[in-house]
Amino acid sequence: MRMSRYFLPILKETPSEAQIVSHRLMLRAGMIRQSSAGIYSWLPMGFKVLRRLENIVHEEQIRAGHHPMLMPTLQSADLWRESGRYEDYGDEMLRITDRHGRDMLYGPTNEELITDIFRNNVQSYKDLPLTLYHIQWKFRDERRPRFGVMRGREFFMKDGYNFDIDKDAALHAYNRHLVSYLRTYERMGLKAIPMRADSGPIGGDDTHEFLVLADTGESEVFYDSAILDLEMGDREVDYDSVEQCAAIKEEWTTPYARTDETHDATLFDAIPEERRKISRGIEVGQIFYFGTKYSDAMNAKVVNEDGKLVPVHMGSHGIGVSRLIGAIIEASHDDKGIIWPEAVTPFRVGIVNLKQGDAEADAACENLYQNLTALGLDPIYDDRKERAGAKFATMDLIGVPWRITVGPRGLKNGVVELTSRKTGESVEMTPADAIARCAEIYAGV
Ligand code: 5CA
Repeated sequence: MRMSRYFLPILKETPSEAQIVSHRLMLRAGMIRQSSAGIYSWLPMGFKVLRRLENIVHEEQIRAGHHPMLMPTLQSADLWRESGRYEDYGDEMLRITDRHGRDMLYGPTNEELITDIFRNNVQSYKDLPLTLYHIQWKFRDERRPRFGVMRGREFFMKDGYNFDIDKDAALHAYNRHLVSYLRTYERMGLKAIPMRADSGPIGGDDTHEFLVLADTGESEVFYDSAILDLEMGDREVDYDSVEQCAAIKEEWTTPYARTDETHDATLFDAIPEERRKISRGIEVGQIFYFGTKYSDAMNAKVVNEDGKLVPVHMGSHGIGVSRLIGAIIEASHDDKGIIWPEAVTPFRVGIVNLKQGDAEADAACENLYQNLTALGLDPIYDDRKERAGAKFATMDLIGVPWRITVGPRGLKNGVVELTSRKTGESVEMTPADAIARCAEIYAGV
C-alpha cells in the first residue's frame, strides 16, 4: 500500500473520550470511528487487523476439526421462547419487530439457533461428534459500553457449539476447544490464561475464561505465577486424542488461576507467597459445557447405539475477535503507539523514504516496494512529501513491526536501515539483504 493513496485518518490529538490506551491508539491510528455508543465503523486498517485475527481463528478451528458456517444476525424470538431465554436475557437483548408484527432479535449468541439447525438435520449418533461454529457480529445492549471495542454493544465473536452423544464425549470437545484456544491466542502473540469462571446467562457448571493480563482489564484475577511459564509452542496436537487433549488441559488448569467470581482464598493461600499474584485481566474467550440444558428444552435428540432416543450433550465456546484487538494493543504498545505482533500486523514492513522526489531514493523505495509485495510481505510505503520525523511518527503510531528507511546518504554507500519497532534497534544493510531478512522473519508466521 502506498500511504499517499490509503485511507488512514490519523489523529494528532489524543481523543478525550477514550479512557484506555488501546481505545486511544485505535482512534489515533485511524482504525475505528464510533458510529453510536458501543458501535463502531472499522476503517481500512482496523478492518485489516480484524480479518487477520479472523483468519487465525478459522485456521485453528478447522485444524481442530470444527466446521465453519454462517448464521444470520437476526433471529426469531420463538426459538428463544423455547429455551426460556427470551424473557431471562433482559435488557441486554435488542428486540425488533418486523412489518408482520413478528418478534425478532439481534443475536447476542446462538445456542438456540444452532440447536434448531441440529435437531432438524441430525437424528443419529452416527453423525456425532459434531462441532459447528461461525464468526459473526453480535449485539448486546450493554449497560455501560466502554473502552472502545473492548466492551462494545455490537462486537465480532467466534462462537462454536459441540454436539456429542454423552458427557465424556462432550468433555473431550471441551478439552479440544481449550487446546485450540491456547494455540490461537499464542499465535496472536498473546498470553491468555485459562481461569475457572462463572457461567452466567449461558448456563452449565464447567467453564473457563481466557484472560490476558492488563491493568485496564475489567476482571480481577488471582493466579499462581507458575502458569506464566507454560507454552504450547509448536508441539504436535492430535485433536482426536482424548488423552492428549486431557493432558494439555490438566497441564494448564493445575496451577491456580481464577477470576473473582470463583476465587477460593484457602486454595490461593496454599500457593508459595512469591508466586501468589493478584492482578487484572481482559476476558478474550470463554468455553462452556452445559450438558443437555438446551437439548432438553428444545428436544434435540438422537438415536444412540442401543436404538434409544437421547438428548445430545452440548457446550459452547466463544472468542471475542474484535475485543482481542484491544487486548493485543493493551499488551503491546509504548508511548509512541502500537507495536503489532508479527502474526497480526496489518502491514508487515514499512518503507520510509527520507527524501521523496530524490530520483535515487524514489527508485530504491519503488524497488523495495515491488519486491516486498511480490514476496507477500505486505509493505506500506510512506511516499508522502512529509518531513522524516512525521513519517517515523506515523510508522511508530500504526505499529508496523519492521521499518526500512531509505535516504540518499545511505544509498551512496549502498545501504538502507532496517529497524525493529519493538526494540528500536537499527541495522544497516543492502536493500537485498533487508528484503531477505524480512522474508526470514515472516517465514514462520
Ligand atoms: N455462547 C457463548 C460462547 S460461544 C458466549 O456467548 N460466551 S461469552 O458471553 O463469554 O462471549 C464470548 C466472548 O465474547 C467473551 O469471552 C468476550 O471476549 C467477547 N465479548 C462478550 N461481550 C462482549 C462485548 N460487549 N464487547 C466485546 N466483546 C465481548
